[in-house]
Amino acid sequence: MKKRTRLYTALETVPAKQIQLIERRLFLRHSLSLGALALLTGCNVTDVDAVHKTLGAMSKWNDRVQGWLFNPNKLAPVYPESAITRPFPFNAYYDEDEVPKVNAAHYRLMLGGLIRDRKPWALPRLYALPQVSQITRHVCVEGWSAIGKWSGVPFRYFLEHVGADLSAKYVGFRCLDDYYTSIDMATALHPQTQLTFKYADEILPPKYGFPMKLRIPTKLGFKNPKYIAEIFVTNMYPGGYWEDMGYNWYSGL
Ligand SMILES: Nc1nc2c(c(=O)[nH]1)N[C@H]1C(S)=C(S)[C@@H](COP(=O)(O)O)O[C@H]1N2
Ligand SMILES: [Mo]
Repeated sequence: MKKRTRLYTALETVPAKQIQLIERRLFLRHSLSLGALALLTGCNVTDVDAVHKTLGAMSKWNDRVQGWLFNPNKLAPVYPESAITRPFPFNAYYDEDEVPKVNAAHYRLMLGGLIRDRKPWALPRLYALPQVSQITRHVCVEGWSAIGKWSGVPFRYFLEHVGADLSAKYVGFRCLDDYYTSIDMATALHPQTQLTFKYADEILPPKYGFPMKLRIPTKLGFKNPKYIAEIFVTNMYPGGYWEDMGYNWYSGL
């Protein structure tokens, strides 16, 4: 399997360009340009290690600011059926012919960490939960976006149902491929964050994450785990597949 070790982004150029882009984003989104620049003046931009350390620190700071600015009631835009992108793109860190093939009868969703009822869930029990649909835009950091229709249970409902500690900091996801990611609790509880079982009114096909994905229209695509094997609640930073390679952890839209 040819695993990818990086997402291809606009930040893949020279460090100076990265700084410019990140600075621009901070400026546009959060008006933090002076603070960000001040952080950078401490290091020589030809010293790659120092630049990376500084960018890492900026990214952590950026996570915190995005968290503070996140409005838990602000909804992502929704679209009519006519706006749906066909065909909807597939993406993963491997090719489409290598997607996990999951046996529905044997599948169990595992729960861990700060959750009262950690009994594993078989699919029929998950499918019996109350479901809603959304038509929203998925934005990938690689420079494409697409509108799709996803159905499933509001994630907040699920977390309350299993007695998750909603005052914990993080919800982490382990997937059936080697993927993993994690999100902040405020985003987990957002009304449009959905534990998704269907794409376009049909059970999720393998390429879109069967048996289950988390749909988060307020975050970049790589924060939307497919093929979820385990959900855990924790106060210890769980990181993620791309996040641990330096992609901004919060990655809000
Ligand atoms: N388990 C798993 N989830 C994943 C990925 C992955 O490689 N493995 N890729 C992420 C990325 S980068 C994107 S853009 C979306 C793509 O979802 P789609 O195939 O439904 O378009 O899945 C995200 N979730
Ligand atoms: Mo992505």
